[in-house]
Amino acid sequence: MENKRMNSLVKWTLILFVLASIILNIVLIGIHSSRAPKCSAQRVHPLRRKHDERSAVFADLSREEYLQVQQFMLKQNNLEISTNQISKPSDNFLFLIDLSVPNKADVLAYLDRNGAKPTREATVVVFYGAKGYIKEYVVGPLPNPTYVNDVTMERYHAELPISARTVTIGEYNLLFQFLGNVFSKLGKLMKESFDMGPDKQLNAFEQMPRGVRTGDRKTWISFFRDMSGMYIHPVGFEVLVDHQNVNASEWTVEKLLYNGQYFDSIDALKDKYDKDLVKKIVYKESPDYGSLKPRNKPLQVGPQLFNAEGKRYSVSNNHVVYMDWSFAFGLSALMGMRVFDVRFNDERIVYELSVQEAMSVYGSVTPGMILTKFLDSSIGIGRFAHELVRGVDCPYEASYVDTYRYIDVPKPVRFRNSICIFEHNMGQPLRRHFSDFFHHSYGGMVNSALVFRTITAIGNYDYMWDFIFYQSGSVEAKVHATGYISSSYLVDGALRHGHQVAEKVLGNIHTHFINFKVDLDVLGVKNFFQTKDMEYVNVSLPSVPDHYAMVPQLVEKQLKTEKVWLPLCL
Ligand SMILES: *[C@@H]1O[C@H](CO)[C@@H](O)[C@H](O)[C@H]1NC(C)=O
Ligand SMILES: *[C@@H]1O[C@H](CO)[C@@H](O)[C@H](O)[C@H]1NC(C)=O
Ligand SMILES: [Cu+2]
Repeated sequence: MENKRMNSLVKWTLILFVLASIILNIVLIGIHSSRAPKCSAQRVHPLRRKHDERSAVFADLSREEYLQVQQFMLKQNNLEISTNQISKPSDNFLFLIDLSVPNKADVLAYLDRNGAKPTREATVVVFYGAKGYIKEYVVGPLPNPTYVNDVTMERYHAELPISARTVTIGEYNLLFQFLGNVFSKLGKLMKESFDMGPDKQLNAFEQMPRGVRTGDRKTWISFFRDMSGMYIHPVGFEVLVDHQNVNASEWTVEKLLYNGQYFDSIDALKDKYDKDLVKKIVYKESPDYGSLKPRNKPLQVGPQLFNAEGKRYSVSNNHVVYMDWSFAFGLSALMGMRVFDVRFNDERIVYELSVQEAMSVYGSVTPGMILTKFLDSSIGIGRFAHELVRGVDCPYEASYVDTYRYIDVPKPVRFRNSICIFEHNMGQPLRRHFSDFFHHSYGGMVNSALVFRTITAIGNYDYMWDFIFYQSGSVEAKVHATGYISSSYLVDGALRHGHQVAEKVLGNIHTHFINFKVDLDVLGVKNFFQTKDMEYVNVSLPSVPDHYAMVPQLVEKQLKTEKVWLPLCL
């Protein structure tokens, strides 16, 4: 009897236990599956920093502000300015409107000492083709401008001749017409060498600088097949165009290069070609090796970024907060992306970090690239910050910001999603240590950092610019180049200046120089920049008589500067 009761008690206890365990499992699975992120979630924890609307002093001009400045400039009767995008070089053309970045002292007074808000102003550049010079103005105060000040002398300490301007859409339009005339004069050669006809054109790619003396405006233009990746399809034809005169009817062809041979005029080339006195190029179809199409279909989607507990950063207007970081940002149409008032733990460590210049220097035997030095800011770097593709240029889940620009256009243009911001696992721990000796212990930290990115496609190159904010309090400025190499037609002696990349194509030897500006403000504005080099010294060993060792030691150099321009060679 007693035994039977015991048995049923055990039975019931077991049943209860199993039931409780099943219920507990269901509850736990429920809790965990609801916590397992399906896609980037809502923010779970509050942000550590607040947005600061005073960062608006660094903000690029809005569409409305560009229009206010444009209208104000057009109202200046004595200036006779045009906003027509295909205005002629002989017109007065409103080329650029951009933020005039306020004075640092004024901004610091405003941010740190409750000073007055700096006046919002725009920089305006006008190409006075009719008058023969370039002027730079400051227009303000926005939003209702009342003054336009000529700052050319103040900023450049010289008058700027019109020949120093960059080539505008309007001038390119005329240059292409001019080249069209060159082609039509060489009809037979163009057909036989390049299979050119009414429906088949060549593409032009120009070289810089445009001459060797101040005031020169002579450009070597190289021609490429009209194919995807034209930059690696040179045809072996280059012309030197003198386009210094603002009257396009006065432009001339100074020299031509055809299949490695020089000619002084179109007629000279035509004449010698017709008389079979030149080494001819016979047209041959070229394989489509420069295509952007993927060669293989990807089999599966790769790993994706997702924010398990929502984004740990926030973007409001031109201000970003991320963990202990905060900064303001902008994009100069000429120089490129920049951040200001970079703070870590609410303390400013960088006043400005900005892209300044991207230069590429080439070697070649052919004139197109024999002296080529592209100084990209002379064309504009930031103006080429185009839309970023989700999931390729930046992670799908990144935050995307639109920018507005006014450069060589009739009205402000919006560039959708041209800046992206995301937090990203950097693929290695920020720090870790496994202690094998004495204390068995491990300590490690995940390295996820915030990336601020634009990509500027300047002709053949695409520069990917990143400012990266690490949780250790360090900032990295990084650039990566992709796109196409620049190339030239393979002629005798060319291989000294590069590598052959296709049948008649030389990838020219070159170097990139990238400049960033870093204005570090650690514990105030008076900072030193110190470099430490290493050198070897001959040291006698303390315990071994007559024995010496070369021991590295530090050599310090202190530069008394508050701003530093850091060149970077790739
Ligand atoms: C431009 O040059 C052509 C050819 O020399 C000349 O006939 C014409 O008058 C010029 N135009 C202007 C506006 O000076
Ligand atoms: C270091 O100094 C000793 C003593 O002057 C000399 O004999 C030796 O050659 C030196 N070593 C080197 C690598 O210069
Ligand atoms: Cu390169």
